Amino acid sequence: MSKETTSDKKVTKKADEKADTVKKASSSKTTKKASSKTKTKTKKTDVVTEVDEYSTGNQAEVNIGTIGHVDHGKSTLVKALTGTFPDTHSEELKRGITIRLGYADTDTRYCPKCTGTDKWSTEATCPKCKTKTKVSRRISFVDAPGHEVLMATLLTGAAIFDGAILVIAANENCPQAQTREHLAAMDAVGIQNIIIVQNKIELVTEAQAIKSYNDIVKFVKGTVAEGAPIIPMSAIHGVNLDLLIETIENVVKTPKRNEKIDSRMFVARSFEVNKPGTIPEELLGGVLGGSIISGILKEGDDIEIRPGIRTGRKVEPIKTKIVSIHAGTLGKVKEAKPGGLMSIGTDIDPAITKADSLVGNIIGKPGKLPPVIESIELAINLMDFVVGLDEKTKVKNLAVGEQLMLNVWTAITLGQISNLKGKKMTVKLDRLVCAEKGTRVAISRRLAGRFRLIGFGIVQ
Ligand SMILES: Nc1nc2c(ncn2[C@@H]2O[C@H](COP(=O)(O)OP(=O)(O)O)[C@@H](O)[C@H]2O)c(=O)[nH]1
Ligand SMILES: [Mg+2]
Ligand SMILES: [Zn+2]
Repeated sequence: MSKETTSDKKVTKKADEKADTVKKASSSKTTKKASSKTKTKTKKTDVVTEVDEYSTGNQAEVNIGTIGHVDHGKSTLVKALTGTFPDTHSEELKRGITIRLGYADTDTRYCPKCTGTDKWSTEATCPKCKTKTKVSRRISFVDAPGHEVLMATLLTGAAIFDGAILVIAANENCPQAQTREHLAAMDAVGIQNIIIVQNKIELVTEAQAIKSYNDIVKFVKGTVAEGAPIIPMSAIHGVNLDLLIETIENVVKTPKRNEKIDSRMFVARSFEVNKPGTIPEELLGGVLGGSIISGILKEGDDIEIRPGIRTGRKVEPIKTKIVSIHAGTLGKVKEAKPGGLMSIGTDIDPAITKADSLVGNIIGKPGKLPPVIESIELAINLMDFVVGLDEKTKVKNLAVGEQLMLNVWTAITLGQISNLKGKKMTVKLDRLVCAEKGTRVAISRRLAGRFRLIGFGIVQ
């Protein structure tokens, strides 16, 4: 089974295309240097245009996750917003679910002539009056997996969310198992900005729509989504898309970024982009995908990756250089700032990065990363009920020696409780992680055959 996903493919394809164009350029010239202007085929219009090798487009400013029960319309909503259906990988299509995180970017745009909700769209010309629209900002949508075994993937992705859209189908009872589970994950990771989309509205009667609405209001009461806007939509027909975009603009504001503070990128994917049989001189170094959380990263920067390479319980930080940066669906950029997903080409051995082996690492400037720790002290906040089990199962007290699964930013590790006192515990970790005081950690416990989210902790 291939582990490659939509976003891998995109990056891989881009890297290949770039490598191709660079190769062509260098062979057609006497100098070895690639021309800074290369012919690039733009996908959307299918015309060949002269473009700069580096993209001059706007980088995405925020990441918004889609969450909710399988089949409620998350991927269809991302398609309506961005024009790209994020489940294009054949394995995913076969299984009908998003196995790993996929993403797609879009510009939110407004019409200078229309007013109120009417002015919002993602189109270059206003769908209502055909006036040329203006770009508000670029947003990256991260599409969550819909299947219950993939909770750990969702928690990993949530580490890079600035906000989330909870998709709930109006033609089913609320809450469904993953509706509850995914919302609890937002609670555990601390995602505050939530928008609820009541989807498939065209399939129900008005009375059913009102009942579904009331069920949603009741369900989110007391959760992080209490009071969140609820937008009735038909994602498949793009109904109320303008209202959703307006709501996104109001609810998920671009966080204030400080480019002077230490640069940090969370690694959510890692891969090798070389085709089998590539000759050693043409091998590209390992690629890391994820999101910058603070500061900026530039091509040519010296970086450190922590915890780094693991051998048993030992880890060794990796020191390398940024060879290239691809920002989201924009393409190659010279520097990247927080927001959106990006991949970073390095000069490390691609064998080290292949098959997501560096997921959970943090990238930053040498010597500036949070410490690598073997045991973690947490202030505990347990939920009342276990998430993901259909019956209302109470969360029992923790016990010394118990095994837990912890999500620390994008890192996942098992660990044993070595000390427990009141609302504080120490967990001895199986895998070393980077963390610092105040980091929010999701806590899961094995119940009924798999790990279930039971609460969160704050690093002391
Ligand atoms: N009737 C109707 N079907 C929808 C709507 N949105 C999505 N669907 C369908 O619901 C199914 C699941 O959608 P998908 O986006 O894959 O759901 P996901 O599992 O949450 O990502 C697909 O067959 C979609 O075509 C909608 O607004 N109305
Ligand atoms: Mg999907
Ligand atoms: Zn208009």
